[in-house]
Amino acid sequence: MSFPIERSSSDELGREVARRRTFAIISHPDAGKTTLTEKLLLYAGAVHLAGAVQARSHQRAAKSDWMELEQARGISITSTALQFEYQGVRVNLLDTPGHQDFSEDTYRTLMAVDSAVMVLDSAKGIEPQTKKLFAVCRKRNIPIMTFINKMDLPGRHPFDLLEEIEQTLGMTAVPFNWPIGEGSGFQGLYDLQEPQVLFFQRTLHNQHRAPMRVETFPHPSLAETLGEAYGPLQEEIALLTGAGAKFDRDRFLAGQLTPVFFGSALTNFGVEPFLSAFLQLAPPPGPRRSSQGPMQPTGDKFSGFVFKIQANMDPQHRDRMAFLRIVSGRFEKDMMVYHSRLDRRIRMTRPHRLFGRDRETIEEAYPGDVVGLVNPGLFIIGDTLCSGSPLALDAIPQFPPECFGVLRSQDLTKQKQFQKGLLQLEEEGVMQILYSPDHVRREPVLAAVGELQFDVVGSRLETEYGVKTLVERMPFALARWVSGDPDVLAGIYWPQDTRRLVDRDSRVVILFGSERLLAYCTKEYPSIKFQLREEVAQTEQ
Ligand SMILES: Nc1nc2c(ncn2[C@@H]2O[C@H](COP(=O)(O)OP(=O)(O)OP(=O)(O)O)[C@@H](O)[C@H]2O)c(=O)[nH]1
Ligand SMILES: [Mg+2]
Repeated sequence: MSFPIERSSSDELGREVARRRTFAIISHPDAGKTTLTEKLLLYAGAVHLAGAVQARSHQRAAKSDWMELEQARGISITSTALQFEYQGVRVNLLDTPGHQDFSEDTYRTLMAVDSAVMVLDSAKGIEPQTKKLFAVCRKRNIPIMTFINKMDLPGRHPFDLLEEIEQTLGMTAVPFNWPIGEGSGFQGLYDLQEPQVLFFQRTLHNQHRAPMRVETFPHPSLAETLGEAYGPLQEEIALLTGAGAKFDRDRFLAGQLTPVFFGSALTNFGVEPFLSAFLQLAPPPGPRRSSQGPMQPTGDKFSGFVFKIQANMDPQHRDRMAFLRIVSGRFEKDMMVYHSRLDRRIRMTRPHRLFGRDRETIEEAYPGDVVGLVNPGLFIIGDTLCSGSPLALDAIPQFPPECFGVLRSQDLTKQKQFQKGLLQLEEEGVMQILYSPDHVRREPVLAAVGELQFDVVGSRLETEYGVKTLVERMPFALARWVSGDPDVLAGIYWPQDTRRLVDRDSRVVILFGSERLLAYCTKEYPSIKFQLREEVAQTEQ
């Protein structure tokens, strides 16, 4: 495919939109998202040697797990954007964290994509977090492709896995290829689109592309090459080609059918066929809802929204990057855009292409692209930017916090850094900060979606802001913003197992030990509103 670039014609916009693919890789923790991401980069020629999730000293680290804590623990903590070009297609790939404590970040990222790759561990099948993320995709009808990973290890039977996808997720599963051999005997794939067999070979440390040999099927020498795997393969192919469900593009685009691929991201087996099929099947950017009706990507009006903020990605710059997903129109460096929340026009001075923690200034971008904007405090998650008249794109979901803890700085001489770190991490949505209204020393209380976020706050405050801290857990499970008649509020005697705090804007927030206690208070004070922060923000708009 080749797409010559002609400046300032509307055809150019159409062509650029048509060649964009923007997707997220999602799954339960540890299924292999980051490893697959790295191998897609390897096959696309975007990196020359694949890095490892937990890099040993002689190895490179994975591009998408760039944060120190991610490398130390071998898990993804925050989603990463990687833009690259492959066979004329401009790919925007977002690797997401699987752990539920970081799922707010994953959910926001899913708002920014046009399709998703669901990775399953062949031994585990559909796991709880995969199911939750699938539900989010379904809500937005995001098309999903499935990669069944870790075929180099003993796993469940492929038929069993297909059945689980269909029964648990209610989605038709259509295999595009089929594994040959299992566990350590996994040697290749039968291509169900064309009658051929693909054999792969391992490479040293799995850092290079695995050499692939293609044989026609049936082939006289295959019985010999395949050995014990030949008999079962023949039977399975007969079953699949006879009764198996057929691919239907419309149902795939509606999120009702998923094409299924098998492979091993670790050994690189099956990555290449998956990448090529993905680029053919995945849809280009489509229209998005807005307060002015559907925004067509090829429309003249530029629009986009901020779905993520990340501070200190680049240790040299130590700045904050806002991730902007472009929805419609052409984006140009230095263009003036309208910032809906601030109700003013701003200039897009420093747009970047993002590749993990690496960045590069760009002159232009198109719908589907994720652009990094250096953020001097101008943007928050959910902001809409557009040219021409004001408009708002769909809101980004917020999760209610369920874990609370008092945060103490261990070094009182570093108050300024401490406050800066807290402000920036809150802006990223890592946690919210609440304060005790009664104390002279306003000790911050962290409110987070999951326990692991406390570790992230502690580690990032130390590595990125040079402040050592300690968190003391508090026994609360829910937070509600309360409002109503000031006299009634002042007269409330809050029961034990609650704590009265305020947020940055001095709004009253009550922490509750349990749902039951919240239900009791709601009933006891019917004139008072008990709201989630998201609901408060909506009322204030
Ligand atoms: N044997 C085998 N191991 C794999 C394969 N793919 C990934 N792994 C290993 O599985 C572990 C988890 O891989 P990751 O790629 O970090 O998984 P992830 O889904 O990104 O995990 P989170 O981002 O933390 O949710 C690592 O130790 C990988 O080396 C595979 O195909 N085969
Ligand atoms: Mg990961």
